[in-house]
Amino acid sequence: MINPELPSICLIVSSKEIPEKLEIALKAGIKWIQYREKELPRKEILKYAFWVKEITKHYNALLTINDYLDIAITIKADGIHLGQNDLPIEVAKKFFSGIIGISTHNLEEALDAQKKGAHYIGYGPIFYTTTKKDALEPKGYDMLSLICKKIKVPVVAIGGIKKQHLKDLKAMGCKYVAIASGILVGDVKSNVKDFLELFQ
Ligand code: 3NM
Repeated sequence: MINPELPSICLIVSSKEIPEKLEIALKAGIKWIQYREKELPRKEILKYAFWVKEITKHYNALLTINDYLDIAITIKADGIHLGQNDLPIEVAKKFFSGIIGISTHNLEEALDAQKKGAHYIGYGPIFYTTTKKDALEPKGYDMLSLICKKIKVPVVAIGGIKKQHLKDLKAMGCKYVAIASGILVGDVKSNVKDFLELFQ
C-alpha cells in the first residue's frame, strides 16, 4: 500500500459507543472509524473489534484498530494505529500490509514516522482533552501548521477538536482530523452533519 485514500474525518470510538452511537455516526456519513479501547481485557476487545468490523463493512467505512496488531490482523481491519510506545512500525510492516498510522507529538517524531513508512501520522493533542488519560500539553495551531507544511504523508490533527475549530484548521492547510468527544458527546447525528458540512 503506497498512498491510501483517507476520509477527512476519523471518528474514534471505544466499546461503550458500540453499536448505538457508532451506527448513528456511520448512518450520518462518517467513513473512517478508529476503534480505541484502553480499559477492557484483550479477549473482550477482540469481540468488540469483530462487531465493529461487521458494522463498518456494512456502511462501507474504513476501520483502523488502535494499538493491537494481532486484533487488526485477526478481524482483517483496514489499518492499525500505533503509539510511540507500541510495536515499532518496522515490525508492524513485517506482519501487516494495511494502513499504518503513527501517533506523534513533535516534528522529530513526525519525520521519523514518515521516514519509516507511516501511511499517515496523528499529531496532537492540538487542544486540551479528557479523552486520552495521559495526553500531553496542548500543541496549538502554530506547531500543527508547521507539521502540515513539513510532512508529506497525511497529518491527522487530534485532541480536543470541536466544530468551532474546523474553519481555522482548514485555513491552515490541515486536511484530516480525528475526533472523539466533539462528535460523541451530545446529538451524534447532528454533530456528524455539522462536521461533514464544515470540514469535508
Ligand atoms: N490521542 P477527543 S489526543 C486518542 O495527542 C487521542 O495523541 C491524542 O479525543 C494524542 O477528540 C486523543 O475527545 C483524544 O479530544 C482524542
